Amino acid sequence: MVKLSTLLTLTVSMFFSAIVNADSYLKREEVDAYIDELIQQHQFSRQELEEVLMAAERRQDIIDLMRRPAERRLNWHEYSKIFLDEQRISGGVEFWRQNQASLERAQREYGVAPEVIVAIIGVETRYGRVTGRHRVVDALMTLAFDYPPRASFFRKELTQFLLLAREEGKSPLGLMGSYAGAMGYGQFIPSSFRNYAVDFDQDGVRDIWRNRDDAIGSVANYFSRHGWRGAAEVTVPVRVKAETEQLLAIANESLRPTHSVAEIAQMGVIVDGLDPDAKVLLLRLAGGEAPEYWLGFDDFYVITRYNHSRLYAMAVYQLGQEIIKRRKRTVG
Ligand SMILES: [Ca+2]
Repeated sequence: MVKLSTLLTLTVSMFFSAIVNADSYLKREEVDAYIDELIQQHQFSRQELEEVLMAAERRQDIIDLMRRPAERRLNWHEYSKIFLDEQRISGGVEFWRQNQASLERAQREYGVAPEVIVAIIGVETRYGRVTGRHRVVDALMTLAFDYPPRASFFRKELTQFLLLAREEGKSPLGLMGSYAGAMGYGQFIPSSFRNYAVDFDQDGVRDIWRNRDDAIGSVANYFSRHGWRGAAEVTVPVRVKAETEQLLAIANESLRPTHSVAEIAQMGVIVDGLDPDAKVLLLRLAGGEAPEYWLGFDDFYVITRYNHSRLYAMAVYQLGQEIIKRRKRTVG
């Protein structure tokens, strides 16, 4: 039974938290401390920071979305239907056709194949159609100060965001992005923008929001800097002789390829034609009827540097392959 006093305390605290929310973030001690830190470390003026952060709104819907990302909510069978749909495949063929010169130059300069870049932009934003409906400052303030599990990560991203806006001459209140503060065609979080965005068309600005050349070059640079090899194998489907405990124990254990193909073969995976010394990880994904097994190579791991999820990396890989197949049919 709930005591009346507990109910009262609850009601009163809800009342006060509502007031604090309506009153903006500036009333909070940890926000004050954060502002002091920004002034000291990055020479912002108190006035400009307060103007921006005062305008930020706490967004409960963003916290809810953060708690339930698709990568954790869905299995492969469900997830793949979202990202390997007809619209995304035909959209990829079209995006490739429209940006062929830029994609080919990115391949020459960064060693990243067009289908990888196209698939990333397709999975992230449907080729720039869905780049996020949240003000980045709201998303990052909410996650930095009202989402304890990742507060320290998002405080750093918030700082990166404020630096980015200053460097690029943008108003921090005008930039839109995802609920996690990711922006533009390739959904770069602020630290990725500062570290990996490039001015690929050399017009003097890094514009990942509207400029497709910059978006393409930036995704390619991101992959290159994270060790993309462009090897023949990214991931390959395999069959297993039996689902042994040993096999189940190493399936989905890590995003890094840590076992040699030879080791995996000894555990009962059929690995015809693969280099026995190559390092791989074993994936076990929920298929429509039976589980699917795949081996992931070094470049599979690199895709997970974009989004730390095996489902994500598999969707990017398979979308790229579907786009290639469709292109062959339509382009000839
Ligand atoms: Ca540019």
